[in-house]
Amino acid sequence: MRIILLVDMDYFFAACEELRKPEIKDKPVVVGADPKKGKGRGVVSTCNYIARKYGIHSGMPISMAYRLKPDAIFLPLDEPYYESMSNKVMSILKKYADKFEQASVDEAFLDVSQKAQTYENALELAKQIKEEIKTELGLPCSIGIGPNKLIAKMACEAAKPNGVKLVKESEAKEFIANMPVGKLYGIGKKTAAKLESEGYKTVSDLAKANPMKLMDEFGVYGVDIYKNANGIDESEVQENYEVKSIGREKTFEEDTSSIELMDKAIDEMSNEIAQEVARQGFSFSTITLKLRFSNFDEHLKSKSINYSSDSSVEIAKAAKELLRAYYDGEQLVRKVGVRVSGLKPFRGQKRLSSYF
Ligand code: DCP
Ligand code: CA
Ligand code: CA
Repeated sequence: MRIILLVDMDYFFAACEELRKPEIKDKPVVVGADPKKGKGRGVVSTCNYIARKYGIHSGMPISMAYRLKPDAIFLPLDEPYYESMSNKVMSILKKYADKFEQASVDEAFLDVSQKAQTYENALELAKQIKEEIKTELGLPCSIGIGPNKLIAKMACEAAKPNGVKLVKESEAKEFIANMPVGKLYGIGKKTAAKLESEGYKTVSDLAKANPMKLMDEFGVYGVDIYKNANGIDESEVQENYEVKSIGREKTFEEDTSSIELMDKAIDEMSNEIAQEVARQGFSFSTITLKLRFSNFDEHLKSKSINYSSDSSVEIAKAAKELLRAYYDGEQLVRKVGVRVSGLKPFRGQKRLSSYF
């Protein structure tokens, strides 16, 4: 039996701001673009729960947030600071996991199957984690516990704010049954709209659907939808980057959905990585692509080749394949990363390129 935790920080950027400015703690706090007295452009990144009471939320135009609560505390983004707090959170979380996967700037999946063994122990572990993050860093978080990543994530949503929720395998299907399809983790707005137009309103409608029909509509992804609707998710907690790896990341000036721009970034990074790999005298056998979306969620996808390579073309080819296979073209991308691992010293080994 697997036991998975999803730990997600509460109102993360705003909580970080409250931490260093305790005087704003009991006020509505909005982090994002400059409101310029209601004339500002750009959006709300996040806000604390007091501000949420006025209807303000992530992604909303900052001008609208200003209209809703002109005397809220509006603060600009300080990404390096949030990133440093994020690193502190992640190093605490890692200690508790058999396997660890950072899924966003403020959340991570922990496979605790071995460490916990039972749901009861996992619940205790979750409370310990919450306690350590609170006492060490002064930040609140919520934790979902489930038999897989999907249920852990959705349990965490239900636990928010500042809570822990356990959904056992036997309860998983019922837990999600009455939710609208758009609430099923991983289903984007477009897919949700399409499903709804075909008469699938709730998750249980999808759970009862004919999987073949979903496959006709959505390809292999249709099978995942069907399984997920039944509370099933076989995907593993994927350890982030291997310790020994070489990579590069690029943050776009503006969030983008342009494959062309992403390809260009991939080409540049692949060249730099290949040079670094050669400089250190290595070859690699795994290529990983990382996408960070405008909402700071992150996705990692890897591809292994069954030989060792040191070629920039190989890196770029694999990264572009992964991009095409996993990027839906819907979400805006903030940052692209490419990384190679499975590093081996090249000494004594014939370079692949010397065969040609
Ligand atoms: N973020 C952003 N723009 C978005 C969504 C998120 O800039 N549209 C940033 C700010 C958030 C952080 O990412 O603090 C984490 O996002 P979450 O979706 O986890 O939201 P919060 O942590 O802010 O709130 P919650 O308590 O609902 O998790
Ligand atoms: Ca969060
Ligand atoms: Ca999050």
